[in-house]
Amino acid sequence: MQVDVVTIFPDMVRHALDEGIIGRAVDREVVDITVRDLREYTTDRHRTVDDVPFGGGPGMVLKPEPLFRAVAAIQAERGAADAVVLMSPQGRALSHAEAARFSGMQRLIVISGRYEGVDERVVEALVTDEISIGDYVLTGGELPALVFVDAVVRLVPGVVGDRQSVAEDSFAAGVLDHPHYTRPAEFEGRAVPAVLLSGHHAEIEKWRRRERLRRTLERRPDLLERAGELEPADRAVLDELRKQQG
Ligand code: 9D3
Repeated sequence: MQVDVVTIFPDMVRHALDEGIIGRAVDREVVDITVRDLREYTTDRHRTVDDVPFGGGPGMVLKPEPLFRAVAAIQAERGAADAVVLMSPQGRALSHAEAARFSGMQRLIVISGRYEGVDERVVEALVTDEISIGDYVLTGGELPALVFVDAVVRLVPGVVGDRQSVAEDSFAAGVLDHPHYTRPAEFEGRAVPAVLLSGHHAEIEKWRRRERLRRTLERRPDLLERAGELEPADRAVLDELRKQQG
């Protein structure tokens, strides 16, 4: 997979992607991520990327020309992109299913907006998907672009070392995780649940399954609307927990 991120804060994006699992995947050449400075695609002496909105109002708008030049240059270099994604508060909310869809693509261009918005002709002519990361207001699209790239790239085969954990997360995208403990077995008077020290793997799995469902029912009942997709053993536990909870 090849990802090009277009931003006016390239250092911020580059430094975040240099670290951790994503940075290692780039080093190992499992994925190719290139961060591009939008100002490099301006042609005026002041390298202008924004201008006042037609019709008046607060803030500035990203001008179309640099973004058109950036996307054209990237596609001339790389070939046609499978998607041109604009990070935008007006976009569809990112979800695991959406991340999985993008993770199957070969070439992605991600545009991170700033200011009050991006000239609508960019959206009409270039953008294939407008994506938001949730219903809260940030100061720009760089953190959303990083969230998007992280969520998508970790699903590319070979990026995360432990394939089982990726598979479990995909399966568990509709269910919260169980609690985790490590040593010591007792800390400040708080004991680790005895079953986890028992060495009885079937019992441990049963306990974890129950805790996942109990937490989901308590904290995120909305996720269980797709409970029809649960395996029968999970559905039985869920029914029992619901009776207890009343
Ligand atoms: C008053 C209109 N505002 C739109 C909701 C203006 C505005 C606020 C914040 C325009 C851009 C931004 C910067 N945010 C993003 O670019 C952004 C974002 C976000 O703020 N929250 C969640 N997802 C995203 S994706 C891009």
